Amino acid sequence: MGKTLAEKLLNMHLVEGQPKKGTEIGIRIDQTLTQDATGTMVYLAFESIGLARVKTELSISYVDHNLLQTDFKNSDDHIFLQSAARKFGVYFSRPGNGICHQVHLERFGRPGKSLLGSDSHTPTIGGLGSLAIGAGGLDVAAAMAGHPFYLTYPQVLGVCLKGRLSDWVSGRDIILELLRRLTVKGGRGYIVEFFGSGVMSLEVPDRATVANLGTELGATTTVWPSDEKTRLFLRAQGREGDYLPLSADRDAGYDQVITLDLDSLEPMIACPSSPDNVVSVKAVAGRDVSQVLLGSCANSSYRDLMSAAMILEGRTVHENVSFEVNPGSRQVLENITSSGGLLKLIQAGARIQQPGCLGCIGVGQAPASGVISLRTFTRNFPGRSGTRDDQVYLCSPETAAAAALTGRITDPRDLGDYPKVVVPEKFIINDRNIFPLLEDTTGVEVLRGPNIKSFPQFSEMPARLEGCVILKVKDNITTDDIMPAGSEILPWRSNIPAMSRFVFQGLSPDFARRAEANGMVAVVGGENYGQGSSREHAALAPRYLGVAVKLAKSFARIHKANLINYGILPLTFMRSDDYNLIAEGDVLIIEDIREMVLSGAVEIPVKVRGREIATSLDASVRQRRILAAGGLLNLMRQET
Ligand code: MIC
Ligand code: SF4
Repeated sequence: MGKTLAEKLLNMHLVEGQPKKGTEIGIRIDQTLTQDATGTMVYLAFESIGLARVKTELSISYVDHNLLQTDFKNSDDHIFLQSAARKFGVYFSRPGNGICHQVHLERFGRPGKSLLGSDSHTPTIGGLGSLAIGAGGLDVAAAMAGHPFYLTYPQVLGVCLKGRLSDWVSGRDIILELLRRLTVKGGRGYIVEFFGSGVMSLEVPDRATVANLGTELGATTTVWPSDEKTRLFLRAQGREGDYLPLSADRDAGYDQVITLDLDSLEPMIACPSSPDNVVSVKAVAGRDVSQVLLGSCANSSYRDLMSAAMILEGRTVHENVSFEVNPGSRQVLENITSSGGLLKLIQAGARIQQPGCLGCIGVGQAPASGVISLRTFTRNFPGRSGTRDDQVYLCSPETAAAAALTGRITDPRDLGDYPKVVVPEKFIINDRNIFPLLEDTTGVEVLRGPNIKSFPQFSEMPARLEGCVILKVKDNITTDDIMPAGSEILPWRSNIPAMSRFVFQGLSPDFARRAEANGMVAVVGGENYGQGSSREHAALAPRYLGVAVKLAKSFARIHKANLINYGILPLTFMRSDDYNLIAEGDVLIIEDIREMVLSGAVEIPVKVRGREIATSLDASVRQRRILAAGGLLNLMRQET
């Protein structure tokens, strides 16, 4: 049986372990990316490893998430990041130059290369045939230092595309349909790979949108073949030399295959408050809309913004709607300016923002209470917009523009003729806002403002654990629930003691106080615990507060890796009904835990209220050593 593209990419980079599904492997990382909100921790960790320069082929630091400078903290972070990039041989994409994934797609992503990013939507670059994976900051720092990245060899879910998309239907609708079918847990343990006759009809930006949102399926990553469309995209970026044709073997054996007929796909929309709560736009058409936001790493390419500009051309945004446009990158902004799209948007009444994440991570653009906000963003988890009772829907740029015009959720097909965007054969390219590398970095200083605190020190795992369950939560808890973001909290990302005050703020406002009052504590969760972002703060800050164990029905991939990297024991219930046997306030006791972790024990008995609950620890030998050491940094220090 032939190989899937995912297997070929993994095998090309394999440096440890065997290509055997379900086992831990180590892969070589060619490129890394960081963004500001996770980046400060990455460079602090890299600094503590003690290397003078990164060992990757290419590493780049983007500043895109928190562009709101309400006081010195955030500006200090930007200066720190720029100086660390200069010092360690990392490219620096300055604030306002664009969202990491969009800029990386345009300027650096390459078919066949592996990319590790400290952001969960790094798989966007899978749209170019790259093996692009999101991870916690410590894993990215280790990759920058030349260490392999470890992951469980995934299964491959093949999506066979047939036909071609109808007018008014675009890449976003493909992934919304997959989210409808598979849910936010459906991709866990898989790489999602596209193949079939329908692939050739899709341009790279549409492929990148789908790959980006494969993250919401919980997938390890998403990959598309690299073909003629890839070559044309790279040529338009002046990078045809980076092209490498890549595809699965004809007789590739997928672990699971689903078929999607592009011809019959219609505009889709995710309703509040989960990316998989998907219905057809028709089913919810007519609901009044108060805000429409076009942007984010999922849908802010040239095509996306130009199609909105053409839909709105000569018309006016509905009087009840605030329509805002967040370009994905400065390149997109320059190109829509040159082709007249920006003028059309401005004349229609769009509010034009700088390129960046902005409202996608709750940095401004919060909707009014109780109203509907339609966004082309990635996530509509409750309250992520910055408004507690938000009603956020996720949809394509076409559906967003239609609502901006009519003031209601509208099937864009009702607007009549589809304005087809012609993408330039060659984009205006301007790399002057990505700062080049210095040959000689002697004398370069890393500049640190007063809010940038060093990593907290953690002790190694004790012989026995005893901790009070101070919180019990349900299924699909997100890292936004665990460690919220937004304009108030993001400025503290480089200061863990301050950041920890906000842990579980929405679900349990006094969590930090109760954790500190109890010493060592535990949290109990349902399925898919920790889905969503890659932020390691969702492990690091709870660890700082004394969380020693998380016991859940199942974990999301990146969060579980982050828990281990910070020495928090991730246990799963062997019988998921046992979840019902534990209540908040119970004390969990695990005897001889250190010995069990180190000896490779899988079944871990947990005593609670006089009875024993069977739990399991699914961790590799390497991960067990990290847990026993009290975290990855401790282990690295011990080993040097
Ligand atoms: C997100 O979309 O949730 C973020 C903000 O980009 C995160 C990273 C972070 O929390 O800094 C992600 O997706 O990993
Ligand atoms: Fe930024 Fe939103 Fe993309 Fe995260 S999902 S990288 S916050 S645009």
